[in-house]
Amino acid sequence: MRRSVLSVIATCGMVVLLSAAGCGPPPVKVSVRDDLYDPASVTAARGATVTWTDEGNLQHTTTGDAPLNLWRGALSPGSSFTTKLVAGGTYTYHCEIHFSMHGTVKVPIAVSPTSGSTSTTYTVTLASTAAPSGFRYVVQEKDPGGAFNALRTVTSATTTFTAPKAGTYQFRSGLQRISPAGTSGFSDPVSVTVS
Ligand SMILES: [Cu+2]
Repeated sequence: MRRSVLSVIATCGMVVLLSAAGCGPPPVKVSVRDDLYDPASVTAARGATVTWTDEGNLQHTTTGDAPLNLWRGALSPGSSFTTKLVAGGTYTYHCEIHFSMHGTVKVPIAVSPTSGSTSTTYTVTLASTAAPSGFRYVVQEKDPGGAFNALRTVTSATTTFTAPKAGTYQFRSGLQRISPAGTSGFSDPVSVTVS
């Protein structure tokens, strides 16, 4: 136990020295095989890197689906491609060579606190950073007994909410590019209980 903790500290220390960015969220790895992504669905924390490694004998790609086309990595046996996803959402991708190969990266959002009153300010964390230039975050909110509706579109990493009445409220968000326009799938919802 002690050894693994020290090892993590040493690794983060090196990251700090190299990038001055601190110790980031845990990286996610996907194995690319002939012909599937393993696992096909992964969850990555906001700001985490996702790395695909070609462990098969064929060439593949990891290509973010339209309309965002957020990333494109060409892979050959033994090679890797890494991208970083900062914003909550659901990101699907595919292989351009093998049409049966599909995968999903889910990036969760968070809300705090998760319960309170009508005088509580709830903070929804949408991303690890403010929106990159040309992008923004689309936030939807679901009233007690209602459906998801647009709440607001922001470029900040967080947004706040106050509840008009008691009940359970839900939030979800996605990454939107302004031009050419395109939006990711929404994140899984998070909820607050207002009493
Ligand atoms: Cu492929």
